[in-house]
Amino acid sequence: MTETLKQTPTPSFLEYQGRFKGIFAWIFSTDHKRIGLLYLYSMLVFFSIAATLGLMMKLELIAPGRTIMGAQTYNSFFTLHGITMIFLIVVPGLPAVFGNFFLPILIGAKDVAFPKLNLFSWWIYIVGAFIALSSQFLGDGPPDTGWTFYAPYSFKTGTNMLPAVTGAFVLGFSSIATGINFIVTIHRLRAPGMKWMKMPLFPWALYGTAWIQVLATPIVGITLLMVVLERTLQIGFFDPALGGDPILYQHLFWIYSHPAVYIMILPAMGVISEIIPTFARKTIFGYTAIVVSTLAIAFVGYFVWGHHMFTSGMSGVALYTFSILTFLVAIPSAIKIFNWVATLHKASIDLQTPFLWALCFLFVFMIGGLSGMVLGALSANVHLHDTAFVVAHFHYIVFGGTGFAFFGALHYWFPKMFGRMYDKSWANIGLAIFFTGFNTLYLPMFYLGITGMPRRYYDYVERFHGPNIVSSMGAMLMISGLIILITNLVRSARHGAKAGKDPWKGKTLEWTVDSPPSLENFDEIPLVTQDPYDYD
Ligand code: HEM
Ligand SMILES: [Cu+2]
Repeated sequence: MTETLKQTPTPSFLEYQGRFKGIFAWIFSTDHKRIGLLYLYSMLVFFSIAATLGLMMKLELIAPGRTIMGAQTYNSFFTLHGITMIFLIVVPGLPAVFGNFFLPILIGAKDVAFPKLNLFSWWIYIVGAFIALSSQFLGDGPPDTGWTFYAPYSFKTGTNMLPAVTGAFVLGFSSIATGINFIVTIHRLRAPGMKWMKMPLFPWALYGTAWIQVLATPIVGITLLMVVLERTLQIGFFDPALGGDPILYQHLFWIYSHPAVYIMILPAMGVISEIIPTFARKTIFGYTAIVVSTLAIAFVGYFVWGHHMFTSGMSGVALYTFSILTFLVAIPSAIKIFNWVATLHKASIDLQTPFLWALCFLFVFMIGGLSGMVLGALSANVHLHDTAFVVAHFHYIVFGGTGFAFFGALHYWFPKMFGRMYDKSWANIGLAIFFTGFNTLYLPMFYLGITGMPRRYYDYVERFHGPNIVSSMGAMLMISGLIILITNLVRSARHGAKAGKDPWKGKTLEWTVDSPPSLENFDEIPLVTQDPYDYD
């Protein structure tokens, strides 16, 4: 260790000694890479909690009747599971961890535009998380509304709603601050020669995402504030007894929360667009089409929120319009799938772990997307709304999409982040178990939903028993896979073999700097002359 220290002229960001020591050198660091890792570690903790809750729900559902918990506990479990997974993991997820770490490097910059604001975002994230989680321990019992906080129940329930809603409100500021930071960084800090159309696709995805973060998040902020006011002062925004309109809540909530699913998925698509050309050893097919479809998704995503409310009461015209627009928004996603697959055509593929993650992503994301089409059709929606089918659909999209891309990104960029390589066999074994478990867990839920099993119930009638046993076994298998993957990475971060600058022979700028990068990434700001995926 000391040997290498002496040889390296500039210490890596991991070794760099600043003003503070120990943990303070991390929680007060304005280095974008350390902040990315702070988010990564916080998210791993939150993810372990939320995944455990998910596993416990599946154990409850292994047999009809009460197995390990009662109805109210189940209600609070799916609420906390949903809040944590959505607001603490998949919404901030990829931008906060990999965007922070790699956006500046990918565009040839030394840091983001506002490093202090960046650190502040992490602090607000932690404060928001603690406020939200405190709802579990304070007076009136854990919230039981689901992560959607639907009115009128959210101001009628006797449980601890205020901290949960306030926590989500505070978290919004973190998202907005990160969005502003990334927009300015991309506009102002690209290296000389890096024209917009020479920018890699992950920064493009972060750019589209950042605009949604900045423009859509304030809406949910105001909406949650209205819930707080309604609960404390009985204003009458949403309560019919006070002349309010509960459907208004749903509109306001989904005007944010549908674009928010694109906050979750666009960066995932960006990650896949980085991994595929690297291992196909080919320039990406249809770079411009991918850029345009990214921006199109970010834009059209604002106009489809009504598909969450097909059964809530809307005019016929509104129903048809939202249904048609939902089908339209599938086109840009399909364009990307086409481009990724076309990139693989006649490629000499290097089957490394990150590439296997990308392939698994394609598989599950297609199932998620196609089941979304089923839900977007009005008549099918009436039947499937609020059933296990919906739960299967969004786990295929958010977990299968964002979650798989997250783990794919972790296996792709790990050698760069920690300067060490993980054990590839264990990584592949973990992935195989995880992937098998994932499908065993969620595929039966499509069937359960079609045959009528409602979501958000701790109990069910006997005829749903068989598929539920399979699904719960799948959950256990999947969690075992996750434990293997994460253990492998944690061990390798300390003990893995040293990784060189460019273990995958990638062409984007992060592969030109040290692994792990030095404090300022580049000794000299690079002059960009090539296209990002210049393999041919
Ligand atoms: C880690 C393993 C996971 C398991 C075992 C699991 C399992 C479950 C179960 C059993 C439910 C309740 C279904 C119901 O009764 O309605 C649920 C709901 C939910 N899950 Fe997961 N899940 C997991 C991971 C994830 C991930 C990674 C995400 C986000 C990307 C996620 C997001 C959600 C959301 C948003 C809900 C809805 C909560 C609500 O209805 O309010 N889950 N999950
Ligand atoms: Cu939606």
